[in-house]
Amino acid sequence: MAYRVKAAVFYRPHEPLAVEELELEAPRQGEVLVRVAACGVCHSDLHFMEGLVPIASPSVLGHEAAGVVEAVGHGVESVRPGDHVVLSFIPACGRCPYCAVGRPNLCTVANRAMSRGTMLDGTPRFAKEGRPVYQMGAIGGFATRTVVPEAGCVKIREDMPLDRAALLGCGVMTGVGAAINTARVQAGSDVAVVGCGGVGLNVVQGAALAGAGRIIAVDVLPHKLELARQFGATHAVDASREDPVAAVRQIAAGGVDYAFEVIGRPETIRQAFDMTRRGGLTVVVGVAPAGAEVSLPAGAFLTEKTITGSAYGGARMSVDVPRLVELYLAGRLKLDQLISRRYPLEGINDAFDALRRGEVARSIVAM
Ligand code: CND
Ligand code: ZN
Repeated sequence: MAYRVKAAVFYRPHEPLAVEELELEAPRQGEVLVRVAACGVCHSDLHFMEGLVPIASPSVLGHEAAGVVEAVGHGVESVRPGDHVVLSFIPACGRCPYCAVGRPNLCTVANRAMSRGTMLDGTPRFAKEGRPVYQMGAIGGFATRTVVPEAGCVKIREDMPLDRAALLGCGVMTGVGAAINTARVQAGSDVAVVGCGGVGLNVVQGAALAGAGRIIAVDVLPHKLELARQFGATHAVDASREDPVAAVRQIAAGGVDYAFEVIGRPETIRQAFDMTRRGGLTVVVGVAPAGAEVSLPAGAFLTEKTITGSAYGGARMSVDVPRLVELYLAGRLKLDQLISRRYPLEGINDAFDALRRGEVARSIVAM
């Protein structure tokens, strides 16, 4: 059986997404049909639309979603119709070498599906007049319904509001996870976060949850710095008015223990490295344009600094998502304040324009 769905389809860079009807195939073995409740608007999707990062086309974008299970394919055991789920854009296989050593965010099978824009078997479930339409992160969340791998479904409590749960699917997991899972920020340590958008604000709140001492927010927009203070930043640096490296080094004598880059540009990655103190850790969260390179001062290696990336906040979704839900319901994780605007699916291009102009912390498309 096939379903008719409404979805936002990416055809080529520098063009608006087309909101149109697609066919959606029923879930195959090990797959789940989900009615999407909400999907967040992340800068990674904008990178595809701006042609900075390649993606299969046509494809349904959207990788920060939550919804309700409507049907399951053969062999699905962990969820059933009616369950509320957060979707994971890295549906880890559980068996590859990365999964086996406890690094499911690096799963070989899921990352291959991600680069192809398909389900785990190499085919997508959306189609337009019989021709395949790919799905970002084995999700394709800008659609009224989608089919995802069972491993991409994380069951959550039904008293968790689904629109806020959607944010856990990328921005919150990526940001909080970068601080807690990747960097393992120590209580009392000094942190700088370069870029305080939807993901960076969550690095700020992840550092606050970990008990960091100074949390220095760096952005070029004053209202982002104001938001960062609400999320736990103790200091703010406006990089459009002063040299952010000098400013951070002055606030945290000699630099910070952990610096996070959450934009995706070689210049700001270099800034984050330069504001990291001797022996400290630089974490690159931002996704840089395809082919971009970063240069680092070779002499700095003598200072035993470490630089690493963070993919999906080092997520172990089945563990981390329920924890984040509990923190939210206990009033310790800010999600309401992240949602600056809500758009209908028809307004999705306005949502991306607002993101491009830096107007929002996060927008969600509510189906
Ligand atoms: P968003 O656009 O919301 O935030 C970017 C922020 O950076 C904005 O507040 C800007 O004002 C700010 N900014 C821009 N230029 C500068 C500058 N020169 N100095 C200081 N601040 C600046 O984007 P987002 O938060 O949705 O995403 C941020 C990055 O994270 C982006 O590259 C996205 O693709 C990436 C990401 C990575 C991962 C992962 O798994 N590593 C997952 N999702 C998104
Ligand atoms: Zn994202």
